[in-house]
Amino acid sequence: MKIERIELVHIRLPLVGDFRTSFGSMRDKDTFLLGVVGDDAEGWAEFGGDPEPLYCDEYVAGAELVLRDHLIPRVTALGDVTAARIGQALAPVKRHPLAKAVLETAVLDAELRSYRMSFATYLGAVRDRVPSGVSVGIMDSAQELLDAVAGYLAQGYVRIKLKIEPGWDVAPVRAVRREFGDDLPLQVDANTAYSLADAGQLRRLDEFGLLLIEQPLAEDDLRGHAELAKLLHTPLCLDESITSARDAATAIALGACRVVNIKPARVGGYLEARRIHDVASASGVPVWCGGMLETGVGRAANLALAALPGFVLPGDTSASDRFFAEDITEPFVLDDGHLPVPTGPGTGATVLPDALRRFTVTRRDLYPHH
Ligand code: OSB
Ligand code: MG
Repeated sequence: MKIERIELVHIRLPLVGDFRTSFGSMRDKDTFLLGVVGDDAEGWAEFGGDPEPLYCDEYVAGAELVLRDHLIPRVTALGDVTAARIGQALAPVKRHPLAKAVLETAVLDAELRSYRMSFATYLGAVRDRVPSGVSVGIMDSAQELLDAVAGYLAQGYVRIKLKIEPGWDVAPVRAVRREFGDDLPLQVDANTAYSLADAGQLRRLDEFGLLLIEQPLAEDDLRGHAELAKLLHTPLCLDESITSARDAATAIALGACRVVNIKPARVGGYLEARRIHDVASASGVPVWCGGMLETGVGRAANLALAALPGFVLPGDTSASDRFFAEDITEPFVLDDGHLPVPTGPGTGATVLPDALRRFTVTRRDLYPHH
């Protein structure tokens, strides 16, 4: 495929409610879509990051520059561009996995649309629907949390993830267990908010039979996670720490995690995401698909990934209305606790022009760039 044009569309969608984590509170999804126009198809992808570098070190304004000045020139210089060639072309540029992911994914979408193949088929999906979990933010009171969880369970979600931080951990978990019972598949996510000195507090979570504790310690603290793992019965799962298949292999070998959260954006795209799936599966480590409050554009591709055989735990692959009253694609709707894996060409998602226009902040051409 020859790339003729690359466009960035900055979008802002209001969330149905504030989403609070240990690193901050969000009320909008503020990000950009990247559109790649090739000689016989067009592809779209969604940047996974936010305007502020609080979850990871990349952010919207920085990603635009690294794409424009360093990533896009290396990819367009290939001439005949395929998604499979992009990883190597971008390897000289250190890090920036979220920016690399949005470019590779938009190219992959265009490429697959040109031969009418779905992401699911390309990636090796073995299911046509995937179970849906939901990530529940930190709230002001236990009662507010119980009401929120009751609402999600009534909608059919099959697994609940509670965001935790020091001061909001044992009490909310105990309240949810008391109200909804020991059989509810339940896990927690600390987004790096603890230190090894908090091992005693985290050990108090052991009595609640959680599926896992996600990323309790700093992203660069694999050794700390390995030490912590020895002190806990509950399996540790890594999110922020895993940015590549090599990281995953290292973390597994060190005993730093027994489960991996795979977010394609965080690991540089769907090809590396599949490699992590393969590495984990070879070690008998279960994986699940994380989320970054994606619009339908990113959500569609995540559902294809979550349909691979090693994704044996329900992911944060929620329905569109978990975050958005109105999306920029047809919404993904929960059916018996599951979402359908898209079957159309590419991601299978089509952007609705009217909705996109209303949520667009600005548009800019990144290639050709003058
Ligand atoms: O740590 O998994 C996380 C959202 C933004 C950034 C980080 C995380 C999250 C979530 C929500 O937990 C996942 C989702 O449903 O999209
Ligand atoms: Mg997480």
